[in-house]
Amino acid sequence: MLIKTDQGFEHPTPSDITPRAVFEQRRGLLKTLAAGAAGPSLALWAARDARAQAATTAGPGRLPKLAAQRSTVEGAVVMDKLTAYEHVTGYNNFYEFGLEKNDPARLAHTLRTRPWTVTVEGECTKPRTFGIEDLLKLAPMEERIYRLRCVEGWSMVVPWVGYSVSNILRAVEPTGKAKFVEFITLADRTQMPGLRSSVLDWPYKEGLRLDEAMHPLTLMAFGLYGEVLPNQNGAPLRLVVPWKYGFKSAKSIVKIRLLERQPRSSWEESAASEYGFYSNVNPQVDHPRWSQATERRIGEDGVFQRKRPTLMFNGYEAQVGQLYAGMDLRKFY
Ligand SMILES: Nc1nc2c(c(=O)[nH]1)N[C@H]1C(S)=C(S)[C@@H](COP(=O)(O)O)O[C@H]1N2
Ligand SMILES: [Mo]
Repeated sequence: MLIKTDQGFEHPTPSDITPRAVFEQRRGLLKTLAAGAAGPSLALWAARDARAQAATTAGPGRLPKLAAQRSTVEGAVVMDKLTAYEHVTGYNNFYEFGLEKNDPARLAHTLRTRPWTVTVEGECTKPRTFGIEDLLKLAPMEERIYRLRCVEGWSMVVPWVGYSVSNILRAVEPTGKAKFVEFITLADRTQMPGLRSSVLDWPYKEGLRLDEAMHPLTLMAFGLYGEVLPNQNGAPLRLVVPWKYGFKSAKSIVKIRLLERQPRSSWEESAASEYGFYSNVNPQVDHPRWSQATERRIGEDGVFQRKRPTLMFNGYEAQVGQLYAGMDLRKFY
């Protein structure tokens, strides 16, 4: 079922992302109602429906499950049709494992995700090194369905499992001097064949303003499709910043630093005129070498594929637009 929105194109309604079991139950209920025999079963059905909302989007069962409740954060569950698991895990950018889209799925099996620690340091009163097991327990896991748009002009819709990065930052108590957050990812030549190439200055680094990092939509993801992250998607934990171009969403994080000054990301270091610090999805600001006005949704390929207009802040303007009030977004691209 498709509905028109004020952006002038179609979004699936919630029933499109409702798993078959729930959908059939609902149909069953309608039949029961039609037969005039609903009565007390209605409450029972509602309870079952609520439970079914958790971890609705199961992966293929190849990896350990990661249980989660549907997120209640505003904007955290988009109603777009999900990108198939095979595309989410088979078409990746993870330069530590090569530059081709299918390299990470082929090569990331050498990544060792245990033991794993994340050091959080810098401008905070309680710097700390977390073991991955501590981080898995730090806050309740939520399922969030986000659009992710790569600066290259393609997009996906992914059911992530994780919680707001703010939970981690609050735990170390940022000082009044902290204005930025830097995310540093693993760089180990013995595990990552892509490090032989010098396309980027390793380790891969990304940065956010503190208020961006503290925004409830800024996600630390530990899983997708109800299972732990496959290595190629940034196991055991990666950032997801849904209103920014995909490269902001650093994979396989080992260090988080709270800083007074704005850090430089690996992408800025490699091509500052193409990849600015902010990197907000903005259809009006072209990449120097191509337009950002439209995008291609992975899995919709084909002769009749419809070009999708790229949305301001990737569709999250209502939630995050305020963070950039008064800023010239052409200057701060
Ligand atoms: N460590 C690391 N993180 C990274 C990248 C990378 O090359 N290395 N690529 C980025 C880019 S360009 C994109 S589009 C997203 C892709 O995430 P996905 O493969 O899970 O869709 O990861 C981002 N995070
Ligand atoms: Mo990207």
